[in-house]
Amino acid sequence: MFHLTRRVYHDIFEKPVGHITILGLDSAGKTSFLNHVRSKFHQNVIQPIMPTLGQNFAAFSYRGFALKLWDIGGQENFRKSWHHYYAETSALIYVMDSSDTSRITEGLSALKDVVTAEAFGAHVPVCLCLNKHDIESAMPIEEFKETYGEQLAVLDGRDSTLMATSSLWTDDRTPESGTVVAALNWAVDAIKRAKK
Ligand SMILES: Nc1nc2c(ncn2[C@@H]2O[C@H](COP(=O)(O)OP(=O)(O)O)[C@@H](O)[C@H]2O)c(=O)[nH]1
Ligand SMILES: [Mg+2]
Repeated sequence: MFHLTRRVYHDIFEKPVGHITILGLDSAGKTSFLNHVRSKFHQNVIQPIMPTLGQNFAAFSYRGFALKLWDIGGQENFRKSWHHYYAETSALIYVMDSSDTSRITEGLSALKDVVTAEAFGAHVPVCLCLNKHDIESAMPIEEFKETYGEQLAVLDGRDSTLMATSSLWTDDRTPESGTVVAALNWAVDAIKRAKK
């Protein structure tokens, strides 16, 4: 019991905290992302998920960090509250539905609002997920870069990456990349780089 208490204490208070904020338009797949990660690391959970209106939260220890993940609602009225999370964000995971090309411009415009906001740190790393890549009509990553290169320039000057992801893919299916855990790992590596 004592050991357990000590471990929980260590996880919460002694590990460096990584705040990972998950943003993106409504229906991009943010909550599915968080739920996938939560089910994968449920044994490491140090605080239970708290479903509240417009936001979900998970905290667990992972790769030397006490990670705190926030998934904030993407509907227009919730987007107005995104800025409350900027100052604390250690890394941003920005989720886009790559199968819904009708909303990519809107998604990139909302991303621009985030990364150009004064409260959003100039060196906060950004992982841009072209999500729902399991869907056949999803826009391939190269086509995305070619088509939206100009809007992507908004990420110049900070640590960033573009990944094709799917919440449906498990590590077994795509060992190297593509799972949301690969996106999480990139974010953790980027937080480590930023701390150096
Ligand atoms: N095919 C597919 N569907 C997904 C994926 N991620 C989310 N969805 C579906 O897209 C819808 C919106 O997902 P949700 O996680 O609620 O989006 P949120 O509004 O950004 O939190 C739901 O019907 C999900 O099942 C994905 O990677 N692939
Ligand atoms: Mg959601």
